[in-house]
Amino acid sequence: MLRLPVFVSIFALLYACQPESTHELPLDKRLSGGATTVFDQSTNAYSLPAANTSITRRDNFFIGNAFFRQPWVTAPASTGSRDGLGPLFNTNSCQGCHIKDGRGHPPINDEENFISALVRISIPADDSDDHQAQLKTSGVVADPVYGGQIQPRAIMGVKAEAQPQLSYTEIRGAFPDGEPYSLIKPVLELSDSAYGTFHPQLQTSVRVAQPMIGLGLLEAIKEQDLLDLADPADTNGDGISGRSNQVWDRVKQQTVMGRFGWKASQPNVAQQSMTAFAHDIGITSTLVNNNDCTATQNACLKAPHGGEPEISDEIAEMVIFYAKLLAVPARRDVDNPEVMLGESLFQKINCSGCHTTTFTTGNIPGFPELENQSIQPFTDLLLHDMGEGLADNRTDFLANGNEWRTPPLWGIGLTKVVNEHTRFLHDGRARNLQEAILWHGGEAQASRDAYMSLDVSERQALITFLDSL
Ligand code: HEC
Ligand code: HEC
Ligand SMILES: [Ca+2]
Ligand SMILES: [Ca+2]
Ligand SMILES: [Ca+2]
Repeated sequence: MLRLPVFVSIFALLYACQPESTHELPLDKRLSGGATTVFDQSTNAYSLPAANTSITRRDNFFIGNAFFRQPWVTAPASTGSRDGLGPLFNTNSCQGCHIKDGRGHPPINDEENFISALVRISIPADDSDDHQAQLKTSGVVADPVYGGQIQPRAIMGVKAEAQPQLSYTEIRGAFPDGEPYSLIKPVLELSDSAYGTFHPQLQTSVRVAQPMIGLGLLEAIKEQDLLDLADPADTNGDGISGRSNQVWDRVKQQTVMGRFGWKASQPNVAQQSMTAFAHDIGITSTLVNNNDCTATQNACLKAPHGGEPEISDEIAEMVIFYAKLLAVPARRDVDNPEVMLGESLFQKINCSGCHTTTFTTGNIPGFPELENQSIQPFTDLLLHDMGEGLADNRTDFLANGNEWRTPPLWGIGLTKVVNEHTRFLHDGRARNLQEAILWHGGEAQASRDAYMSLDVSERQALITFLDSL
């Protein structure tokens, strides 16, 4: 008889204490990735395993790392475990685009090739069964000749599809205080098309490779926490709606929330990674067993392949393991007064309305490192209308031509150190962080205008804050 009340009161005590004690714990602002955070500010800052990964699991991480870096070769080859490149491909390794596990960039001068970025293509959908089926499982209708993306390279005996080139138009403006600014807007041209003229209504979207850090943590955020942030009808009237993309999950064979890619068109790291193998490098896997050869690309269809599938399940698992466990580097200078001013402005002008500061991760089977971590990714993983200026006018599952997924901002201040450039946004058009902000429109117009109206020292403080991430 005594037992029950004691039990109940202990339970009540635990229940009463828990929310309080978690709130009272001062959040260490340096720990962007919770206990996974690594303290490295060098050119290697994006390439380390989560800090709490056990020694034995690090072995798998380093095997995955090797296959992320190693170039794949044309089949058949003596190195059977990594042959099967192409026939059509963008580049021959993951690392070729995710340079030092960081972000890619558009060609920065005339000598540079179009490598660490790619061009997605599609055509408008009609009501046919074929088109509707494609929309359901790939979110777009592929070009019947050129497929879902342009591969500017190919193995011997197969013609590369076309060469993307960017030119820029300049847009000049001034802040209310008179300081001038300039932005550059890319214009894409596809030359040397080898398989005939393009569809007259071809839709294109230029995308740079995204940073690889903290992806497992993003996958571990509870879906409900993200859906709670969505406000599709903007009921709170702050001008920000935000909605989740709904995309095809190849394993579950059903539509689920999208999280990865610039338009959140992939449900998880595994599917995004295997799709990259198939379409960017030409390596088939059990999950994505077709590359981007279309029915009219005969040489592509007939070329030798490197096995069925070309990447074994074991190696695929290691690469996915690696991609999920790449750590987020710790913040720097969190106590610097200018950084703290910038942080408060980030909240005040509602950058945090989309770049959500904190989450606590949930369960993610097989990854104890990533569970129940208090993280600061600065994203809601939702789609937002960013206005005409950034639009690619190409739908991707539910994402319309104006919508983009809020990118995480953790680690962004180390871009220059790791990648030796400061090109931001989906196509790398912004030449620095301020330009990235000035491109914000649509739902982010109010935040952008508020940034414009800050005085010059406050603008600098906000940028200094971003540089501390
Ligand atoms: C040709 C360049 C290129 C290559 C090669 C490439 N990627 Fe990517 N990667 C991209 C681009 C571009 C995106 C954004 C995709 C989008 O928006 O549709 C991306 C996105 C990703 C993401 C999602 C990141 C996020 O924040 O949502 C993952 C994971 C990823 N790539 C893994 C890989 C793996 C694994 C490989 C090797 C098999 C690889 N990538 C090879 C260009 C590349
Ligand atoms: C309505 C939602 C929203 C608001 C508000 C918002 N952003 Fe963004 N932000 C986005 C989206 C979506 C993108 C990606 C756009 C693209 O790539 O075309 C982005 C991109 C960025 C980038 C570039 C990230 C990268 O990886 O290239 C930075 C930096 C950034 N935002 C900072 C800010 C700051 C600072 C503010 C406040 C002045 C702000 N954002 C307000 C949604 C928002
Ligand atoms: Ca192949
Ligand atoms: Ca293609
Ligand atoms: Ca709202």
